[in-house]
Amino acid sequence: MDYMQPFGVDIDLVEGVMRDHDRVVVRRASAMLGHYADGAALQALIDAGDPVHYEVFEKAVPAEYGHLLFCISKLYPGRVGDEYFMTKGHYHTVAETAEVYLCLRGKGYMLMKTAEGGCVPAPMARNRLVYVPPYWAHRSINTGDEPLISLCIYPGDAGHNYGDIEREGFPKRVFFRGGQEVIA
Ligand code: S6P
Ligand code: ZN
Repeated sequence: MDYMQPFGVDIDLVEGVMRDHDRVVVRRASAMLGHYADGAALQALIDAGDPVHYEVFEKAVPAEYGHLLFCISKLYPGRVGDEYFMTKGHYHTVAETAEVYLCLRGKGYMLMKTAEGGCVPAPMARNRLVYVPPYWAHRSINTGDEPLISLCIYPGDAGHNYGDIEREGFPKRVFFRGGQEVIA
């Protein structure tokens, strides 16, 4: 048997980074076209320097059945118009695969939806774990003033299906209105 060697990684909980990562996915405001309610506010943000929205630190684990992929997701604080910064969101390509998100720092929501219209905003806060069951699309939303940092773990063969959620959109959004968080 050609065994894969076990390994460990160092995670900086304050900075929200995986120190010895193999890959970083960086999504700037320009990667978020079509996702926010206020497209003009997003364009203004892109024109003003296209800031980083979020970073995902990963190890090069084989994306295959039997393995567990894991990452540190670091979603910066901010708003597009009055809507809080969020990730694109996706279903898994293998739709019957679940995921866990352990929040390490910050606050916000894991917004989840099904193809039939179910929608659940699960609060995220330090030390809280959210279980994303099979078939639920999921997106993180940062409602705090520091990065929302989570450890994500999901099956190796799960994959990302962005197309369906881009067509459907999420039925709820999270805004800062009248001095408070509003889910509408
Ligand atoms: C993968 C897992 C996370 C997200 C990451 C970025 O299944 O849910 O690693 O990929 O939080 O979000 P997105 O929607 O841009 O892939
Ligand atoms: Zn996922």
